[in-house]
Amino acid sequence: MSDSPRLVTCGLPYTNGSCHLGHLRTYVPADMYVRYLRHRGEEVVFICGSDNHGTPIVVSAEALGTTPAELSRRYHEHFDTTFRRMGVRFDHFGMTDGPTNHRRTQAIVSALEEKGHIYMERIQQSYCPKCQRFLPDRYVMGLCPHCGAEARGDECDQGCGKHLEPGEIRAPVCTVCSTPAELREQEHYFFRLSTFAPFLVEHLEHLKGTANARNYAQGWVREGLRDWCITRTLEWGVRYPGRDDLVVYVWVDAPIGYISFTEEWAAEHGVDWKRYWCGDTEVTHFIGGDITYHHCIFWPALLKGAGYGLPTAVVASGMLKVDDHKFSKSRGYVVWTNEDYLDLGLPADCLRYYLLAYTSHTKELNFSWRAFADRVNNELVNTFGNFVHRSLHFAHTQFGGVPAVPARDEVLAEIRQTMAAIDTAMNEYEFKTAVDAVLGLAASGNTLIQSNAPWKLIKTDRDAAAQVIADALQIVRALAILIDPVMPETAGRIWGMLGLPDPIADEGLEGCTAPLAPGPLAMPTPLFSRIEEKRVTELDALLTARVAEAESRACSAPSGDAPLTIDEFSRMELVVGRVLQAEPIKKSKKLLRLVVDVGTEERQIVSGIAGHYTPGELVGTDVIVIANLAPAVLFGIESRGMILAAGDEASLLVPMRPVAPGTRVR
Ligand code: B3M
Ligand code: ZN
Repeated sequence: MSDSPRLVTCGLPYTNGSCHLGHLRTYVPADMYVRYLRHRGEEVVFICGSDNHGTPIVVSAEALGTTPAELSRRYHEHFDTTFRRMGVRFDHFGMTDGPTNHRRTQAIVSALEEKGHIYMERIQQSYCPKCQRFLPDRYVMGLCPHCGAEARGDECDQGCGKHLEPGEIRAPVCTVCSTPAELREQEHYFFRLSTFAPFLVEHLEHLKGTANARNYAQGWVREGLRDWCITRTLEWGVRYPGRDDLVVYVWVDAPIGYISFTEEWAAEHGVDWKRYWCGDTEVTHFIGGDITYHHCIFWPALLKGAGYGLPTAVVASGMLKVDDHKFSKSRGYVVWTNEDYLDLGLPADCLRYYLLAYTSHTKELNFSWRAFADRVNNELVNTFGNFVHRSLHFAHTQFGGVPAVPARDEVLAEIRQTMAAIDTAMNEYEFKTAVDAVLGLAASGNTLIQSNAPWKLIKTDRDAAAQVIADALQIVRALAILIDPVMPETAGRIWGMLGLPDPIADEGLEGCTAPLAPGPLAMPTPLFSRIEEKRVTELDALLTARVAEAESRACSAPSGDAPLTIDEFSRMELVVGRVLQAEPIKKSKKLLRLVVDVGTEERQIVSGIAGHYTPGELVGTDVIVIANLAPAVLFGIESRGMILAAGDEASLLVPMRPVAPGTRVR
C-alpha cells in the first residue's frame, strides 16, 4: 500500500468507432484496480478521455461527410455513456481536442524546444499529385521498409508491427484516390529520442506494472532508438507552436491528454494538478499491449525532456480473440458493447466478471458466447449467487434476520486469508487470481452450508444452526466488499439485502471481518439469472451473421483473398495496344516512356522494362494494356495504364494473331 496519492489512467479511445470488447479488456481491469485501491483506503484519481486527433479520424469524418470535430463529439459521448453503463467510473473523461489539452501540448512542445530536445529538418514526404496534398500517416499505404509487408503510413500493421516514420514507407500510394505518391521535400520537427536511450534504460529498470510492457520496451531500447518526427501536415490537431502549416503528431498530444484531463479534474476539485504530474504521485497507465512503445518509450522521454514526473507503472493487457479468430472489426470477429450485449438486456456485471476471470491480464483472451454462458451459469449462478441467496434466505425464513451470534474465528481467519491472497494478486496485477480467490471463498461458504445442513440441524439444535448461518452471513458480508471491484452493481445489491445503508464503495477492506449487527433481513432476491441455451444460440447466430456479412462485403470489394467474380474481371479494361514510341527516362535505369495506341487514343505509359528491351525493338510491337488503371506519376511523368509482362525477364504478353489496337481482351 502506498502513502502517496495515486493516479490511474486508461488508454484514450479514438473517436471514430464504437466501444467493443477490445476496449473493455483494458478498461474493466483498470476500473477493478481503482475500486480495489479505494477499498484499501488509497487516494486515487481515475482519469481518461477521448483521443480526437490523427488521420484515422479525419479519414472517417471525410468518408461520413462530417467534420472531425463533430465525429469526435459524437463518439466522445458514446464512450462516456458506454463506460458508465459498464460500471467503468472515471473521475473525469476529457477530450484531447479541448482547450486544456491544446494549451498543455503547446506548453510541453515549447519546453522541449527551449531545452534543445527538438530540431527542424527537411525530409522527403509522400505527396499525392492528384489530391495535391501531403499524405501523413493513414493517408498513405505502401510496403514496410523493414519486412516488405503491406503497411500503412505510420505503422506496419499487417507485418512486423514497427512504427514507421514519415517518408519511410516504400511504394507509397494515396489511400484516398489510389494514385502512387511522389516524394516532396518538407520541413518537419524531430524530437531527439535517440539521446534519451540512457535515461530510458534506467527508467525501465524501475518501471512497475506488467512484465510484458517492460520487457518489450527494454528490447526496443537495446535495438536502438531513432529520433522521432513529431509534426504532420494536417489541419486537424494541435498547432505546432509558431507554424500555421503543421500540427503535432497525434501521439504527442494524446498522452499529454492524461495531464490535461488531470488539470481539468483538479480545477473542478480545487486541488493543484502539479501534485499529480510534478510531485510524488504514483501514476499507473492501463493500456492495450499494442501501444506499449508509445507509453514506455515516447511518453517517458517526452515527460523527462519537458521536466515532468514519470509514470510509475504501465499495465498492458493481452490480445483478444473472438471464437478463436483474431479480433477484427472488418472481418466481423467483434462484439459491440452496446448492440451485442447491454442493449440485449445482459448485465454489465456478468461481462465484467468474465473479462476479469477468464485468464491472466497479459494473456490472450479467447471470447466465445459458449464459454461466457458456462462461466456465468457455473460460477456466478451456481456458486456465488447460490451461496449468497441460500444464506440470506435461510437467515430470513428461520431467524427473521441476522442471528445474535458472532462468526467463529476459523471463519474470520479464512476471510483474512482470502483477503491476503487478493491483495498479493492485485499488487501483481493478477486480476484473475484475485477474482478466483473471491469465488473460492464463496465455494467454501457453500461447503460450510452443505456439510452442516442447517435445514436439518435446526430441528435438533437451533443454536448450532444459528452459528452456521452467522458464519455464512459473515462470508456474505466479506464477499460483497471483495466482489465490489469486479461486480459493483451486484455488490451494492448484496449490501442492500444485508440491510447495510452506506454505499458499499465507501467500505474499507477491514469491513470484511467487521461483525454484522443482529437484526431483521428482508426476503432476498436472486443475484443472477442463468444464460439459457436459447440465448447462447441467438448470440452465436448474431456473431455468425456479422462474420458472413463481412465476408460478403469482402467478396464484392475488388481486394482481399476472396475469388474474383466475373463482374470484377470485366471491370478491368484489358486491350491490345501498339507501341508507337519508346524512349529512356533520364536518371532511371528501369523505366521507359512509351506512347501506345490503344484504339481510342494514344496513351503515355511508363513501363519498368528498360533493363530488358531497347526502345528500338519495342516500337511497332502489339502488347496488352490495362487501360483503366488509376493514373500515376513516375519520375515526374504521368503514366496512364500498364503493360503486361511475365517473369524476371519481363517477357511481354503479345497477341498470337494480328488484332487491331483497342481490341478488348476477354
Ligand atoms: N487513441 C488508441 C490506441 O491506439 C489510442 C490510445 C491513445 S493513449 C494516449 O489504442
Ligand atoms: Zn514491417
